[in-house]
Amino acid sequence: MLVAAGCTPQSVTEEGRAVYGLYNLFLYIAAVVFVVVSGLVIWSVIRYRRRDDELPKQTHGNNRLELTWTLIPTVIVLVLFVFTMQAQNKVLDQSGDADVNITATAFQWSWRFAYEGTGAEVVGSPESIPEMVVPVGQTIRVKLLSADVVHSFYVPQTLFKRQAIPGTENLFDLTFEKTGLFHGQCTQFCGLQHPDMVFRVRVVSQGEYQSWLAAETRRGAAGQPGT
Ligand SMILES: [Cu+2]
Repeated sequence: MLVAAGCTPQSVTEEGRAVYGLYNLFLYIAAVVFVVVSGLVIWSVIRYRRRDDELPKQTHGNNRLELTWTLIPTVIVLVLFVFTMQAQNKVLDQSGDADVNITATAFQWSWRFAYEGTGAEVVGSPESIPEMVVPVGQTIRVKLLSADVVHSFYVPQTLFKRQAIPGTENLFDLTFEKTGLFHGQCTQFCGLQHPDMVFRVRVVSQGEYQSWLAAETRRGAAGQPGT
């Protein structure tokens, strides 16, 4: 369990940190439950192993015991529920203004990233992987759409995934805390070329972002296709 949990990526966004904390809370509680339950099972196997033909003392109906094993899981689930709600509210909080607004459209079989208020847009294809370029430390508000069937926007290192549903707008914020290139993938089977629906998020400094945006906007104004 601990080795598998080691595969959880560290979050690269502010929002993802809340999810990361939640993952850890689930892991710690699950670890305690695992140790207690398997400890008791092993203890029973040894303590009540067959030594003669006599059965050990049999107990039928014990209200205190039944109440205990009903209450403990109920309390655990309630605690996890409250912490999950808190983390979810933090991840989905959109009270502040966004610095960059991007409309991400999923289609069979790639992605289109349009930068609101500018002419810049990035359109991918199965042969050319699109890159969503964003500035570090700024709030990126993504409006997620689908042009045809249900897709899913997933960047593992943000610990966040959202479906792109035809006729529905899904809004979410991503605030990247460090620069780098992060892999993204459609995670909803959407047709034969579903595995080609990869994309990348390139997080750059504010200055690099401004010059990239200016170049893309010029390209758009000149009627040339986006990169
Ligand atoms: Cu897809």
